[in-house]
This record gives sequence, C-alpha cells and structure tokens, in this order.
Amino acid sequence: MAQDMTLLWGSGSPPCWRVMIALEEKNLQGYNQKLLSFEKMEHKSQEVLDINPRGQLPSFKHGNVIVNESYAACFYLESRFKSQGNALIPNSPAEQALMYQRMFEGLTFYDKLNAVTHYDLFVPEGERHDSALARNRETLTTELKLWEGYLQKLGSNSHLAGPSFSLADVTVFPTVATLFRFGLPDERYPKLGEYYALLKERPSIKASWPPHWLENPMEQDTLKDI
Ligand SMILES: N[C@@H](CCC(=O)N[C@@H](CS)C(=O)NCC(=O)O)C(=O)O
Repeated sequence: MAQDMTLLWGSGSPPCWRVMIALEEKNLQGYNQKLLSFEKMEHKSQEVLDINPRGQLPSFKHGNVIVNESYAACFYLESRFKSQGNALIPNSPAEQALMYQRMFEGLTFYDKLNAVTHYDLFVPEGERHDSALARNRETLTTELKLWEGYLQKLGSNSHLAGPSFSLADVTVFPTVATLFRFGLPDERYPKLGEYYALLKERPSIKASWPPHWLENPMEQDTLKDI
C-alpha cells in the first residue's frame, strides 16, 4: 500500500516532520521518499512543482491523490487508514475538541517561533529593527507560557489532548522539538521539557528524527534567554 505513496521532504522542516510521524504511526513505512535540499532550492524543482505548485515541502502523493498541506495530509492518513496502526483521533468528544483546539493553536505557536528564529529570513535587510525582534521574542514568551500552562493542567506524562497520543502531538511536537534545538531552557519551561523528553523516545518520532539534527544536535542558542 505504502509503495504507491511519495513524499518529497526537507530535513528539519516541522511541516514535513508532521507527515512523517503520521506515516510511521499508521504503519506506512516503505513509502517512496526523497530528501530534498532547501539550500540548493530543490523545493522549486519541476519534480516538486508537478505535485505542489507552491514549490513547498512536504509534497505528498498517494496514488492519484495529492495532499500537500501537512495538516491535511495528517487528517487524510488518519481517515484513509483508520483501522491501521495507532488511532490518532480520540473517541471522547471532549478530547477530540481539545485535540482540534491544540492543533490549530499549534499553527500560531509555529508562526511565533518562526518570527524569532527566521527573523532575518522573513524581514529584508534595512527593514530589520532590534525593537521588532524584541517584540517577537516577547510574543513567543507569552505563547510559551500558554503551552506550559496547558501541559501543567493536564498533569505528568500527558499528551497534548489528554492521556493518549493524538494528531495534536503529531502536528505540534515538531515545533516543540525545534524550540529545544534552538536552545529553549527547560528549567524555565519544565512542562514543555518533560513533554519533549517523553515524546522524543516514541518510535514514530525517533524513526523520523531529522537526519541533519542527528549529525549536528545543536542549531543555535537563539532561544537560550527566552
Ligand atoms: N502550510 C504548509 C507549509 C509548508 C512550508 O512552509 N514548507 C516550507 C518548509 S518548512 C517550505 O517549503 N518553504 C519553502 C518556500 O516556501 O518556498 C504545510 O503545513 O504543509
């Protein structure tokens, strides 16, 4: 089944990682995959554009079905392979509601992270101001406190939407892992630290860990004072 799937991806890209975790969770190992280089602009190659006219990764195809948006691909895989591998949507309506809530808040979380770690990439030289970057850092701090509080409320060893691993974890964990890669201090965010430590041992996450992170474990310490 997985042989008729193709994933074009980039190492360390949280959106790509979401799809890779979902594929592992649904026991879909063995899909065709190609690791592309952002540095070499391979995400703008014809091979990608044929699947994804935005020239972005992930680009994902299953038979004739193309579903490139990472959240959409995760929902698709869960629904198409519902009874295969791990169920990623909880049965209880309350947990489901929390899962959807955290998933979509996760997009804001990811944006706030990028606004700090990718400031130089997003803001052209000449338009960059220390005060703007400081504001982005403050906004990220507020966001981090929110997530710290969510985890605190759920108690130890919990996942983002309750006791079981769900699509909320599939989609938000890559953001949390990126925070720690950029030096987030777990003394200041102990619940996020606990969550990170718990999930990084999960087989689907270990199997899909970004290869260049394994070669070079620390990115920068951009977030060490946040
Ligand atoms: N909303 C998309 C975002 C995908 C995305 O932004 N991918 C980045 C890599 S993390 C990319 O391909 N950037 C290159 C570009 O936008 O040109 C998703 O969740 O799949």
